[in-house]
Amino acid sequence: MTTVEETTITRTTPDNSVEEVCQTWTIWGSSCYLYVNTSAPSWDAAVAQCLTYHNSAHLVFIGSASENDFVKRLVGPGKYPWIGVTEIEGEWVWSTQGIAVDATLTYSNWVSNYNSHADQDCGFLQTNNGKWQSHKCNAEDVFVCELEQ
Ligand SMILES: [Ca+2]
Ligand SMILES: [Ca+2]
Repeated sequence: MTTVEETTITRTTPDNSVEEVCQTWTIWGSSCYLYVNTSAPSWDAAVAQCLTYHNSAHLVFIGSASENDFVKRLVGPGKYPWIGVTEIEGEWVWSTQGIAVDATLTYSNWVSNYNSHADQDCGFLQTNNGKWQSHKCNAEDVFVCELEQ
């Protein structure tokens, strides 16, 4: 059990409206999404990059099997994008900017051994099977941003 390190996020957010951002992203349900197919150097860096697109954008929060399936298809097979789930003080939560936005994982799709490594506190999606797995937060990875409309 570890506490996620606090990071200072540099805001370079343009003043684009949600509508302007979503025009170039993929709309699904009440959100729009961007798959970033270039690795960020860490989970926190991926959070920060989402914020550069809009100050309400965050790593994707997956709340249902249908949203999980949408994200899987958006990214395509054989990828391991970061999602917005992280372990804070022993609890897995949807989090952005160091704040637990939703402490209840009403839906989850973890592999069975996801919680077996104390130093793996950030979650990613395995797009081959839709399962979530944990990884060291300072690992490079592609990622998916979400912005609620
Ligand atoms: Ca969502
Ligand atoms: Ca852990």
